[in-house]
Amino acid sequence: TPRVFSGIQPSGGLTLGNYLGAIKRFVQMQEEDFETIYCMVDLHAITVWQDPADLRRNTRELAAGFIASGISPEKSILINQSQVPEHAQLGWVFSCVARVGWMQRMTQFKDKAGKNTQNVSLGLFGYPALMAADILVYHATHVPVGEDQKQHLELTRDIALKFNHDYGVDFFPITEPVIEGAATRVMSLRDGSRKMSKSDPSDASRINMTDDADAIAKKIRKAKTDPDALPSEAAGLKDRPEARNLVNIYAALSEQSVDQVLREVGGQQFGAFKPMLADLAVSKLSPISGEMARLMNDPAEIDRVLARGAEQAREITAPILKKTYEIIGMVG
Ligand code: AQP
Repeated sequence: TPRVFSGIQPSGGLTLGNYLGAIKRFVQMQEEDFETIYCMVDLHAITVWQDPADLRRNTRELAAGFIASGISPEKSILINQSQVPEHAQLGWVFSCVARVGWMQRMTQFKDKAGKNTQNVSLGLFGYPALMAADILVYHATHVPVGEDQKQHLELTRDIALKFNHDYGVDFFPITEPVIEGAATRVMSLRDGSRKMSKSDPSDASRINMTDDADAIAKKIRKAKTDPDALPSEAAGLKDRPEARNLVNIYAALSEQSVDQVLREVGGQQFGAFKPMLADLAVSKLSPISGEMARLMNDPAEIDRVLARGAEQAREITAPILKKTYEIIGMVG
């Protein structure tokens, strides 16, 4: 069976962007004909400073978010990255395969480092090499992600190809990104040109999975829009990034295409559409946040799930790392 791997950073609380761009697809793939492995990537999170107490809490809360969204530890392997040491070990090998020039082209690095490229962590720069290891240490073939991860997945393919070429083997598979759905790139509610992000300083820019009904309704009511009515087909959303974002969110939450949504709401003003969107978001998200809160009452149970996941994962990763070391010529 083809194998799926994907991860999310415990660098803050889950957002609607993570849910629609990633987790919703994770759940679908779990129900399809795939072996699925989902990961809290805590080693990635520390590429920027994380307060230790926050990191611990965010990791458990992320695990609760996965489970509450429908990822079953019986059907998927659910892990925390640092508990499966082969990720970091293969990450080092890939740091020696990848080239500095490849990393310098990564737009996420440029966005996160800004003008401050000399004073960010070395880990932030090398992030995509560890990400390639996360995937390839399972020989995963399919990686469901949001649009923003496309470039990193191309780099994962480049690393696999270069390793295979340099050592004259056909060992690491070429992975396929799975970027599908109406909301592969959810934008900030305050600025239609920026992606919705856990680390945006403005809480009003995002819907958190733990927001209550009032907070969700208020953020949607205040979301930036333009003064025009909604168009009756998708082409009419061109050059209207904020309008397009809200319609995309509606489409993804209601599992319709954008055109189907616009057939229903075309011609309406935002004053009418926003309350519909808020009701829909609350009806989809509040069962998840309720379940997350319940799971967070028993952190020891979450830790047990992650410990079991790590054991299952290592049955896959240990032999792949061992074989990698043999190919490279390491004695042991
Ligand atoms: N706005 C988004 N729309 C669609 N998909 C998104 N993803 C993130 N934001 C959006 C997808 O969620 C998965 C996990 O992302 P991540 O936590 O590893 O890192 P990120 O992409 O950097 O997410 P954030 O929320 O923006 O975190 P910070 O602020 O810490 O950088 C990925 O599949 C991603 O595509």
